[in-house]
Amino acid sequence: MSKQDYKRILVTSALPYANGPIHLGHLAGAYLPADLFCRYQRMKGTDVVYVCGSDELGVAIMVRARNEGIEPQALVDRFHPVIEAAFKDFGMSFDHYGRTTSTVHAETSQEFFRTLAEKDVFKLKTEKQLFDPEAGIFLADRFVIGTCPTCGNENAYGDQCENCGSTLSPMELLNPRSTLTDATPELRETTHFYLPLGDFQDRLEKWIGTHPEWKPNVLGQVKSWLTEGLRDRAITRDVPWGVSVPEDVAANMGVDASGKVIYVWFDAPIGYISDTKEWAVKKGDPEAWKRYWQDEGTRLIHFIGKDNIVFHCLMFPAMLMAHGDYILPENVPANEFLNIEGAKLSTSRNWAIWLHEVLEVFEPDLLRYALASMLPETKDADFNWTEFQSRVNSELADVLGNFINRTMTFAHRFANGKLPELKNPDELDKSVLAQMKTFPERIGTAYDHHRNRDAVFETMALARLGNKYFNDAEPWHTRKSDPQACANTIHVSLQICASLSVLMEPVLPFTAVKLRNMLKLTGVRSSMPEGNDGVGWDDAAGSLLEVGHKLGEAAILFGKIEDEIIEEQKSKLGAPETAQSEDAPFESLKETITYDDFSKLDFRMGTITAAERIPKSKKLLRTEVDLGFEKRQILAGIAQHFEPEDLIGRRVAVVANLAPRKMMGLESQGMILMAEDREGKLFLMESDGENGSVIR
Ligand code: B3M
Ligand code: ZN
Repeated sequence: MSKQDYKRILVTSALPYANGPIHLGHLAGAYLPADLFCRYQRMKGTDVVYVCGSDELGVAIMVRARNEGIEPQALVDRFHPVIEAAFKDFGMSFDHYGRTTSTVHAETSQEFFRTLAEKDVFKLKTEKQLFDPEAGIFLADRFVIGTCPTCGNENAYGDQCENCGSTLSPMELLNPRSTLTDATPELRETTHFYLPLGDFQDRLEKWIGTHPEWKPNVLGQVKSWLTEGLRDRAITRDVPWGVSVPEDVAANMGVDASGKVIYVWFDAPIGYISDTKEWAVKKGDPEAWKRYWQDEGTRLIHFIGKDNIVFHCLMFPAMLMAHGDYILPENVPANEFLNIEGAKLSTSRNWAIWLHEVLEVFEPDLLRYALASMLPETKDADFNWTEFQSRVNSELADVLGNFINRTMTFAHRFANGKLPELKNPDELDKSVLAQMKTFPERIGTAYDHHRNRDAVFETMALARLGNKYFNDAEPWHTRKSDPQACANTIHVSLQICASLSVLMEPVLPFTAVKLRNMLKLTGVRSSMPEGNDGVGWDDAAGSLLEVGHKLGEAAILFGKIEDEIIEEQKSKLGAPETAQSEDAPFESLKETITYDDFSKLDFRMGTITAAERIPKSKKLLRTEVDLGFEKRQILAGIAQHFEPEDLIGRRVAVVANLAPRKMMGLESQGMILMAEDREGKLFLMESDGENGSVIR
């Protein structure tokens, strides 16, 4: 079915575990992309419902509760409201945000389980499993750690090794230990329900084959799972926290259900259905959820991070196929991971940026804009505070804010605060209005195809167009020499501002409202739920303001962020995870060379006398090195390791007879030697001895 043929869209974002607050890594994976998409679709007039909720069951919740010495329920009661509030402040536009401890969810999950059992989908397996004799419970998933059979990581979890990414079962761990008591587990017999994923392999392959348009990172992972061959997955656990396995269903299959719950990755995706049911009830149309889940006219889209791909692209679809009453996702646009300041995000080391904390300092729109510009859409991406600052200062403030401000100022000073008439427009006016027409389509297509970085870039391109037009038209000259030309410039610029106030809505929803208040532009539909009437996305192609329209007061939309504020944010970060140096391999030795080969090299000692960054180069520094007998300009790829000012006066070893070569338009006359350790850290090779000393 082509996209235009769908009647409605159902969007879900991965349900965050309610065992901690939300950080930027979460937002970049499953939340901001979905919100951009939904807000765009609502502005476009599409029937879209967006659901999410807290994932409150499962072993991850139990582990944290146990560490804090409280009940799981108390833990999720604490974090659910924290998460919900942070999302709201960030501008997440959910139609409904639920929680998996709700009654509706327990019933929905059990009904689903029952249907699959009745259709004879499950297999039963009785096996010996790890049992903690001190805690008296079976050790599922994260209750057990041990050595990964694939990579040797000694702290792999029972369900997954976070070092090499392989999925594991507790029995596969070497030297398992209980995370609860540190006891060595015993083997005890227990019976579990399995979803035989292998039985669905053909159907899943066929279905995935109909979606060549999915993101390559998603298809890549899915195909490697399929090539490996899908295995049975246990979907029940012997733990005291979760949706209970329905007793009668189990009894029919000869199993005692007491103490057994449904595995969290079985119930959590069903949470999307429960959330839609709760939304429908809230809306006063309890049956409405069915249209969104059971009618082929629905385009179902799951937004997730890359660690959830297998569950959303294979396991949940298999469950939906097995049930039979449900549609399958049209797309699962998973994002890659977001690094922070160049290092892997780690919550345990506080190498993370916490949403509720950032929102105490910055307006949500600043964060939305910067993050949307840096999303890890095709590969892992980096969020760093310096880039955040420059996105805000040199894009939001200098381009968008500046354009709006100068337009408003001119309109108030030279057009009585009203939209002047456009009369005899010149070529420039006409060409800019013609270009403006293309933006709703350009930005919209990018959002619709989950190319959010492009969409945001195109949004800013409209502001750039406005700014350039304003410069080229020079209204500060024409206001004396040709007042009508000046009026035309103000007219066209104001129409661009009005279009921007609609087209920036997905990424800058709070500022869009402020801008419309400034313009006194009313009747624009909201991108929040239930706001589908009025001027919408496509209308932004044309002129939204009428001649004579009275404008409101001008106000500055974006202030600049000072360096100190950025430094303060950086200092809040904990310690980055560094590669475990003892485990990392040493670089292997190069081929043997002869003494003659070696004697060709001329190494000398020198002193760095100048060092500076090279504009537009992330890696290179330009240095000057005093070799005693002469000075050299040497370019070194060390800008990410050293501050230029820290290098001045340092002694260095130099390859002095290397043929000169040009980089970034500058000649490099030699090479500075460095020691690189196994973590990739660089060290200068310093020594006493005058400049020009020969190293041999
Ligand atoms: N709570 C895992 C996660 O946060 C899980 C997602 C459930 S989506 C149905 O990565
Ligand atoms: Zn591993």
